[in-house]
Amino acid sequence: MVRNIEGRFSGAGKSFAIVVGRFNALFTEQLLEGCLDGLRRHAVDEDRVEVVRVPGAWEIPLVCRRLAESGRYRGVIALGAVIRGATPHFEHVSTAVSRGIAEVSLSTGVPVINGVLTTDTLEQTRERAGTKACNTGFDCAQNALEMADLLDRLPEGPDA
Ligand code: INI
Repeated sequence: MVRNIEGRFSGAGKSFAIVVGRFNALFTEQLLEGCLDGLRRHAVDEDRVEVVRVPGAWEIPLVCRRLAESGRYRGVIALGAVIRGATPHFEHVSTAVSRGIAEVSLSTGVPVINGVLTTDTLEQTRERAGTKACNTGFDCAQNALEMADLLDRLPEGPDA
């Protein structure tokens, strides 16, 4: 029979770090609230969550790397907001940040969840950092939990 492997949202006993950009804090703090809510609702102990603030999205990958390399966390969640209308070098910043986050995750083996919004307008940003219907921070919490659990379940070695 085919074996299906997927992660569950089980947070008890697991530690996570969240890296938050202060730029566009109106939105990034809402992402953080959603993310903390998501972790809490899946039984992650508050004492096992560390929040690190950085100036802007550009600084996020470096700090994610340090945290991931520390070996202290089951997952690192990156939260930021890069808005095209307000960012002259939008393409440059958004590409570098998403590449950086992906690179940290692959090179360390720690799930690094990309919750850096890259949007065209304030309205789009508002929608994704919502307090009720849609909050990317909340989704990121679930993704981090799922990935942490999934990595525990992946078989190792041939014919395992
Ligand atoms: N940082 C962001 O997180 N979002 C932005 O939209 C943004 N804009 O508009 O420029 C931004 N810039 C700051 C950047 O991330 C760095 O903090 C700064 O360049 C210092 O390295």
